[in-house]
Amino acid sequence: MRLGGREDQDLNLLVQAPERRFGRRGFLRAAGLLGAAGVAGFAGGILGGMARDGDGDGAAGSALAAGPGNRRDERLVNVYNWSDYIDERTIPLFQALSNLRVNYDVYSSNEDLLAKLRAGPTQYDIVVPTNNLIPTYRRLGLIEPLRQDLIPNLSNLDKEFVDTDYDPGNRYTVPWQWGTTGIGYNRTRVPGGKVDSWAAVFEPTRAVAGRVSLLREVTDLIGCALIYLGKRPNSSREADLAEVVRLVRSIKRRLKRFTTDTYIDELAAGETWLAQGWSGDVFQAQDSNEDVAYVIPKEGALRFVDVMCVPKGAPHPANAARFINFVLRPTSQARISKYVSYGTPVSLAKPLLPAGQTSDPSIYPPASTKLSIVTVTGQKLEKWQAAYDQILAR
Ligand code: N2P
Repeated sequence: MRLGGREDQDLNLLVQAPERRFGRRGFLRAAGLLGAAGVAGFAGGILGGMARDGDGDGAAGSALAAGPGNRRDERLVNVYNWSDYIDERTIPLFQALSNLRVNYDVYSSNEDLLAKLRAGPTQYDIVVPTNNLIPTYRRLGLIEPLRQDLIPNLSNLDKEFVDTDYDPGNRYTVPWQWGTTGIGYNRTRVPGGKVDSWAAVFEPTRAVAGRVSLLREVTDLIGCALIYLGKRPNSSREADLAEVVRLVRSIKRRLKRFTTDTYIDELAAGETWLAQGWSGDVFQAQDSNEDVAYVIPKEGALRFVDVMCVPKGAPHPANAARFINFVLRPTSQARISKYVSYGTPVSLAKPLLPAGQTSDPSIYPPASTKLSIVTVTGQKLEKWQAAYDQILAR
């Protein structure tokens, strides 16, 4: 890499490993990466035109250079992703290397994202729904095929993320990160210092009343309650769903709330002691409070893959492909994964990750762990949604 003096330092700053213990959320806020701003770190051409960061992209080098293929002629890519799902260097680094500006905005549930996309055209070039909703996105015509010719790093993906039932061959989707839905808890506050069953959150004891949260997300709430009740995690039987509704409604008084974006802070601050949550989020809470632990309950749990897609009619589909290609670099994957503690779909990134993460069975569960992937399409989605609405209704 031929970079001298100041640029070299800038680049080093950009690629340095993130410091995990220092307020990740505070940093992202300060950098303007939370919310709609997202211009922090745009190098405005300092490094523009430099196509590689020493990652050996092969053809991706040319893919990073701006070119035709967008509907609007702008050096821009609008990314809409989950909250707390990126480190603080990936966006500035991509901006510096591609000379494209990133607007980075966040949401906190699949419902919010789907509702936004269904409401009419948006300016987003990339959205990151969960894999189980892809059949729905396809049926509703909400996403368009990817510019695969601009994503040579697709070859970095592990086979299991290519041979999928929701999008074989990655025509529409490319995984961002994956994880499990389990329980985050505070070791010092739960009886015996340990949790091993969904009972902890679905039948909380009086001692933890007001200190428990559940996910405000149809698939996770209904799917995990079904698992706890010993039903098929994919069930859409009326009787099973009625049982789920009865169970969760009966414990509502003991819950602090249904949430997807406040439980990291609440667990970290000791405001909640038990939270149904996503693996990496709980580890992010653990970064600020070492009493926090994560468990995949013995009854089994859910596994999900969040996937990058291009909304139909997006203004900058070619730039979206360039961003996706960058995210698929092993170094990008390692940087993101290390920071958010979710699983990477690119095994080539694993040697770059701390051994403590790659050998952690709660991040990379062994094949023997009972994990289900639920698919929610058509009628089933409606039934699950109806059950969920009944649970949340007053
Ligand atoms: C990241 C949330 C992960 C999304 N904060 C779960 N599908």
